[in-house]
Amino acid sequence: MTKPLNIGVIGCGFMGRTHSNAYNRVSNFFKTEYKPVLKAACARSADSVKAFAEQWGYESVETDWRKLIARDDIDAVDICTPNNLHKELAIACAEAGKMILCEKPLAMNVAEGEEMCAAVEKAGVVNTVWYNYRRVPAVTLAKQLIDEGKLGRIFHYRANFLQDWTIAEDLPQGGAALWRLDAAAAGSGVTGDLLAHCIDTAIWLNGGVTNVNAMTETFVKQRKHNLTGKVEPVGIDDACAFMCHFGNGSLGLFESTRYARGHKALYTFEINGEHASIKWDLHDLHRLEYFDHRDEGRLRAWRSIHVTDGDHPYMKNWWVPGLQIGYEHTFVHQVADFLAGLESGTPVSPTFREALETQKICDAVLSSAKSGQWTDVG
Ligand code: SOE
Repeated sequence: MTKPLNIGVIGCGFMGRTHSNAYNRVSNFFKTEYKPVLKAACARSADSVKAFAEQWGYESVETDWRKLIARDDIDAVDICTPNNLHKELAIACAEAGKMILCEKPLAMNVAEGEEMCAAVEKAGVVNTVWYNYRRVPAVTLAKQLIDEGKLGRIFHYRANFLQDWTIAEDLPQGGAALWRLDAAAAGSGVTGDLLAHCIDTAIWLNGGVTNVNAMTETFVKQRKHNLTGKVEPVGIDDACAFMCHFGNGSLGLFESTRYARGHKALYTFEINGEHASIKWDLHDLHRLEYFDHRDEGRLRAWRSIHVTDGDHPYMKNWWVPGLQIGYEHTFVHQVADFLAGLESGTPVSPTFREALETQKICDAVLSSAKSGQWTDVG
């Protein structure tokens, strides 16, 4: 017998859509004891939340998040708002005893993240942060291969997340879809938005980072602000690159920008080990490139593994071998893992506490870019 898990989502933008899609599909493909029920959607605008609820199948709507959190018929709250609301909402959810699924990054900064961790741990509520790229089957396969020791000692970790959507100088900042350009709502630019993904994957695959040396740039210094109507200084980093040391002795190189003309969401990483290397590219997300020096010399080459077979992570739940899946399925996997965690009583990774590690590295990166110095990760 399945048990209902009543979901209340706060925020009905891009992430509200990806998560709602995942709740709707998960029980069709994964056998879980708990089944998400789309109980309520919440956003400030009554018209848009009503349209969102109709489109995705939510039973009811709220325009005040306090009311949603206070409802007895909500078990888990999904926070899909801009980053500046994560802390207040998560603490209120914890105090109300709700489970929390919070969109990444955890918070605006480490201090906020610490408060959020303390609140969920005090209340003992189940919590997780949506770092969906861990759950691309090819990325999960990379994790398996590394944990099995196939790469041997790791020397290098390289990652990029490149976009080009903010190059136009007349693109405003603030409000609706453009809050990511507004430092007051986002906390940072590409560091919290894009590098946070790269960092989460990196520390999951390759362990913790000890120190960083970073540079950032804001190419367009002022933009019209949609909420005030005035031209205001831009406070976010448009581009960020950093190098780092991992605790295992390997060297890291990370770059992210929204000014790489021609790239829409080019998230790539490469890991070089003593015996083998791995490469992955979000634009070809169902493939994992693998090179193993131990192969017979005449046949030694990069293999392109089509990660679609039944023994590949998550894939037995989908179609038949050879048929691939895509971006939205990573969110379905996260919900499936979350539900399985509820069933087994095991916290689903990354918890708030684990996501705080990414936040610490982001803060160290921004601080290093300011000081121009190598900076330890707190
Ligand atoms: C921004 O463009 C964005 O949508 C991020 O906010 C997401 O986290 C990333 O996965 C894709 O790019």
